[in-house]
Amino acid sequence: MVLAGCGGRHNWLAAAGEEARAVETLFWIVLVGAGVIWALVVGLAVYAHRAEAKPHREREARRFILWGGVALPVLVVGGLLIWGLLILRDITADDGALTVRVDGERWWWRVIYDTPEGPVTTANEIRLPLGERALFRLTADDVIHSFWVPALGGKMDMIPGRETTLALTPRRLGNWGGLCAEFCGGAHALMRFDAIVMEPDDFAAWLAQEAQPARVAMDDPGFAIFAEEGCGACHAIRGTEAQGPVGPDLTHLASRDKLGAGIYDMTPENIARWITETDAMKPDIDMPSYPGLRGARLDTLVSFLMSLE
Ligand code: HEC
Ligand SMILES: [Cu+2]
Repeated sequence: MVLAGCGGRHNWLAAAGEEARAVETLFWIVLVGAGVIWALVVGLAVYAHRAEAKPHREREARRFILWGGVALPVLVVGGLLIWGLLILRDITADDGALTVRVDGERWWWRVIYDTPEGPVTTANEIRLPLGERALFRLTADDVIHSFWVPALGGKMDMIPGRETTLALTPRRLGNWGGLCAEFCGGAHALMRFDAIVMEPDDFAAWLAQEAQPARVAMDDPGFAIFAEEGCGACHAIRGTEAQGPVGPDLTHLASRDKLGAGIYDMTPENIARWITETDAMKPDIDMPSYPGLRGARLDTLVSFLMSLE
């Protein structure tokens, strides 16, 4: 079971980011160092057991206890503490080429990129440019969550009423998994996201696209259903009158790989089930189920949502 954690995209032992690498290095040093000290202590115990019993001089014995039992542990533990604090200072330092605000909600992630042209809101997916340090400003809406992309670095608590910071500098392209690492209630285990590392040019193009309002025709029959069912009370689609702040921003829903905070593929079938059997798809969430939506009406709504790219 332990070895099962060693593969895949949540693996912090195959660090894909600078901050994860710093933690990984410290881990190996602690592991090997602890092994050496353990072997020494066991070796001494075996020696003491086997050696011929004879009286020791008190001064020598006391010196041994002082160096081995007091000075060595203080040096080792103190050194590791200072090293750990230096890493912590670096990964929380308030600088970065890119600032991303992430708000932990039950049970999804509100994501806001701060750009020179203004904030760009999205949800449940974080894209990052390769090799650039991104600073995350983390908050929580309701309870304590924890923001963690194991392969890139972290983790950091998200605390209501307070802002914490965490930097990530990706060093490898890929789709790395992120998750909430602090138990926060019913759907905690279903509170995930994708952290996608892209070439800087592709990232810039993606961000420019996310900044656009949705291309929705005012007489789109799918949008009419969206409005009639009251979805806009909770969800925003920028460029329309739907401005609800309760749930994830849907302006570019279909540009995301995953549905429901990293748990389902973004397919028409899954969106249809998400709307009609919400509770079966993700229990406890703040979105009501719409079992009455069926047939052509449901299809029209789903194709409208899939057109939000
Ligand atoms: C009372 C508020 C509320 C209403 C009304 C509501 N939703 Fe939601 N919706 C939410 C919340 C909260 C979530 C996030 C749940 C989660 O993932 O934990 C969500 C998630 C979603 C998602 C997934 C978003 C993503 O990023 O994966 C879709 C799609 C969606 N809603 C569509 C709809 C549609 C269509 C309607 C109307 C038929 C609707 N919602 C009505 C609150 C609401
Ligand atoms: Cu959480």
